[in-house]
Amino acid sequence: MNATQPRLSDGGQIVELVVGGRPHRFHALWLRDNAPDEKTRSPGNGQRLITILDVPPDTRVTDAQVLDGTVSLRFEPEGKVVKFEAAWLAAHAYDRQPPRGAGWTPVETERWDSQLQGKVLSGTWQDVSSDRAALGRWLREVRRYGFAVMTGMPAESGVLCKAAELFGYVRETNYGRWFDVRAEVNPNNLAYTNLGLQAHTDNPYRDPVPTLQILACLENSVEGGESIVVDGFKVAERLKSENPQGFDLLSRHCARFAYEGTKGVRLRSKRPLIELGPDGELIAVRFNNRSAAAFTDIPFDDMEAFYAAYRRFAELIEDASMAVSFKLRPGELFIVDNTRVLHARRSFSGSGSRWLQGCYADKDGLLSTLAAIEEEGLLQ
Ligand code: NM2
Ligand code: OGA
Ligand code: ZN
Repeated sequence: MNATQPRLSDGGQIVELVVGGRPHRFHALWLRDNAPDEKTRSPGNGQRLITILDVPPDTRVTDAQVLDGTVSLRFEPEGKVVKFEAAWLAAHAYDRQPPRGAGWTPVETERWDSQLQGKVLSGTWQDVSSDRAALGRWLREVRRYGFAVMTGMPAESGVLCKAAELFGYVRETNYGRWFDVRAEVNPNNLAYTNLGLQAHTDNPYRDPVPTLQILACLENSVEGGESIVVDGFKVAERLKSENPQGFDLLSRHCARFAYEGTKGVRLRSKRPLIELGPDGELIAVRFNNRSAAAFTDIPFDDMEAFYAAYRRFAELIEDASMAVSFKLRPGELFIVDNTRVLHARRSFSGSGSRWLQGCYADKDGLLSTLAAIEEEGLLQ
């Protein structure tokens, strides 16, 4: 990639470069901090060897040359010459980023509603576990939709952990490394009954929440017991478009959640129902009627409007136009991004048997494995 000759301004504190076909300004401090030379970054593992305190506060660029896609910069007062790839600078340019409103999501994700029904990509265990490209395609679905199905698993106890191990690690909790989901006498959680479960994210009373959940089916011959998934990010988008004030209330105030159903376990959290990052990125939704605790962090004057927004959020979650439903058969599982996609089940009746197993895992491992597969060039 080519770059035209750089321009220095502000006494060398700013460097203007045309990279990737567009002019971009970079700060000398930023460039110095991101220098790729072997005294700044370990060539072996890419980790930074210096700290911000090693970067002189009066850092400036006194000379800049572009040759064959390489930008050479001389930094003073260190008297250090560093070479940057123009392509790297183009990929990491930060000048003139368009403003984004509250609730935006990255381009790799795609929000969906009931129209996704019938189009959900499901991988087969055989492909996904034996072919790295097939694994990459399956993980991409999870990144895009926050949801995917896998079929063709052995209907054996514990195999769901193998699905997690394809890309990362099981997250063990007080429910165990994995847990059986079936109707029990004296259940310590309403999931262990034959009741219907309103669409929810799991374990919002944990902080951090498990960011992935896998539910696998061993038996499901009951009447009812269907699964439903809903894209919480799509619901948040709909809420914002019809009621921006309500969206604001749910994202600016914390709800509370608790699980206290087992002796010795007192899990409590204080987090918003719609979580935004400082730049307005939609980070997570939390929603679980069974474990919502008393909300005590909303100003008195906002509580009524908060409840109206909470109700509307729930109505949208329950709206049939948002739901994708299916009935798991033995040997099938689904995975959800538990910070985004809510899952529900319909109640089921006494005849026949229903036995699911669930486990938690985390998205960082999944996204890491996917990025590595992409870097290997196995997808496209
Ligand atoms: N179980 C199935 O978050 C929840 O409490 C939902 C979780 C008990 C691990 C159920
Ligand atoms: C759960 C749950 C759904 C089901 O265990 O977290 O939501 O289909 N179960 O039993
Ligand atoms: Zn659940």
